[in-house]
Amino acid sequence: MPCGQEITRSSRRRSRSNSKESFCQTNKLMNSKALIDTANALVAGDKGLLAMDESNPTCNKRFAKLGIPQTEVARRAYRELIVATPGLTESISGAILYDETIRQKTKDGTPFAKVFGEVGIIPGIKVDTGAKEMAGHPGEKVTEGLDGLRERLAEYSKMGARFAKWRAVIAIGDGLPSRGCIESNAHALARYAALCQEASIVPVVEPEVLMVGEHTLERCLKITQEVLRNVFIQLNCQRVLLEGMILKPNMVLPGLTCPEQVSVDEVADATVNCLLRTVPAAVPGIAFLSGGQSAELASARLNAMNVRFKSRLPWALAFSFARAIQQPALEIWQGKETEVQEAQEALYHRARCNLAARRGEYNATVERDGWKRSPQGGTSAKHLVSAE
Ligand code: 5MM
Repeated sequence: MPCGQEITRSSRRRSRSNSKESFCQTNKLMNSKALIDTANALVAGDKGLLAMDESNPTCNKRFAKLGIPQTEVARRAYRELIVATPGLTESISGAILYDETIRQKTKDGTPFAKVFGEVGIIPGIKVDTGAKEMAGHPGEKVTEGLDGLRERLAEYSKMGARFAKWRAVIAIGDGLPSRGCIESNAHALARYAALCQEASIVPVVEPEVLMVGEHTLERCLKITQEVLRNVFIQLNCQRVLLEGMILKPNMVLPGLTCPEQVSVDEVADATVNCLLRTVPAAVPGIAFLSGGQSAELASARLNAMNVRFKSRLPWALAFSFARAIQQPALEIWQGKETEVQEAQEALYHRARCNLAARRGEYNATVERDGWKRSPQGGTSAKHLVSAE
């Protein structure tokens, strides 16, 4: 073969592979930009996330306690109550749905994800399939759901989901957590996060150190630090774009049955110190889970963190509560159509309290009377006080 022909062929091959490379790079840049924009939007405007992604067993358990029927019909009605709450968008940037919920519709046939999207609340989806007993590790769990995740993410994306959530649970106890449990959960969280980003979906990474137990604040601090360090090592190994994710950790707290309970400020200090030591500044936001704290305490502790530290933190400190936003509304509703409006007002109120907490403006008066209405606020909730 003449030499010139070979050169022409190889330069054509080179130019084809160069343009493929630049196509991939452009795609990667667009994907990164979309991830960063969504992650920033989730913590913008001092808003936070509403976690309404309880699996059916968890939702049924909460319904059972209040005598609400544990049926698909009741779960749909409850989720519609949430989706249709007037003014929620003032304080909520995104809502995490569950597989059943993202497929459900309002009475007039509009998918819940679409209703949220139309009012400016970004729809998200829980994609783990639950924390399961971990082999060889009595008392510990590892979260599953990686099999088929790429395909599920593609389906959820078509349904409108722009972010996702995966929760790992770490128990503190005698000799717990084990290294095996921390590393397996951190690894799974990172592989989930990488798959999400490939699909242009922002991963909410939720390693939860549980409150159950007698452990002290100091022990929770030590374990939470160890867990978060491992999580970020794994996220880096899996090439997760830190600017395009949200961290959803526990607050640093003494165990529920620890005899030494501590003040709101002590929780704020321990939590922020823990995060400063472990979470890279590239992460745009940290949205706490409530983990079984009362609604008021969760707001007060988030408020204290923002009062004491907000001006010198690299990331936003926000909320991604389930029980601490929903529980009062659920207790009012109790499955009764007549209570829907009052339950919605309670939900709206909790969301507003947490918006105030992000601004360091939450206090007993806000808790009692409600928080000033934003100038554009479009709600008719009766408990609001005027801006003056
Ligand atoms: C820790 O749970 C998450 C935050 O909720 P809280 O603020 O109530 O602690 C929550 O998003 C949780 O992951 C979902 O409700 C799903 O839980 P299940 O147990 O149903 O998988």
